[in-house]
Amino acid sequence: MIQLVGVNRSPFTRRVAITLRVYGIPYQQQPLSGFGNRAEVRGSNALGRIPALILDDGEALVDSAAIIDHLDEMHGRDRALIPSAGADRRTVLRIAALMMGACDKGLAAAYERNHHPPEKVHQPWIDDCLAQMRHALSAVEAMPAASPNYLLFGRLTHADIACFVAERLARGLQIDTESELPRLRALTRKLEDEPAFRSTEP
Ligand SMILES: N[C@@H](CCC(=O)N[C@@H](CS)C(=O)NCC(=O)O)C(=O)O
Repeated sequence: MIQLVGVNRSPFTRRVAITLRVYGIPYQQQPLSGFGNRAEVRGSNALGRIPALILDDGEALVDSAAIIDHLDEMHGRDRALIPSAGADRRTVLRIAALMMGACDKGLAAAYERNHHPPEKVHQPWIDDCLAQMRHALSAVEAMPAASPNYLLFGRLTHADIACFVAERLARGLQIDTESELPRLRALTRKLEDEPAFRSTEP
């Protein structure tokens, strides 16, 4: 069976886990952390990062975007959580890239705090990372509403999942999404009730 390497605390891993659930692809999860289980993680990703996805034949995929691309192919491009071509596809890719980039910036801020001795933590760098994260989230918040329940096209797409994991990380980093990003917060509240999201809660 397909193995997902990583803990759902990681927004990148959770994004993959949610997609696996939405597509109904059976998998087992190896709840390893990029920092705490580095040696084991290297067995499937030489970079020592989560997530990795190990396919039935042992092939290991790394990086959440590449993994999602493969899951779309497995599920069928015509049924995937992203249009197969054109401007609509580019819109989903743009939002997902902004949101996963926001996660990168949020994690960079967290790493500065958690992986440096207190006297070496550079607060202006943390502030800069969080400002970039906020800007990306605010850009999506300001997009005209296309449908009441989802960001685009009246259906769940990778854009919603990416927003979900980014908003959750932002909240964990003490960004007050309730007041700063009310639309995104309302979206994630709604998604929290859907089985693929609920069942992957860390
Ligand atoms: N671009 C990668 C980012 C993955 C990533 O940053 N994973 C974090 C956990 S959320 C990690 O393993 N960090 C440990 C490290 O960078 O050494 C992806 O999309 O999969």
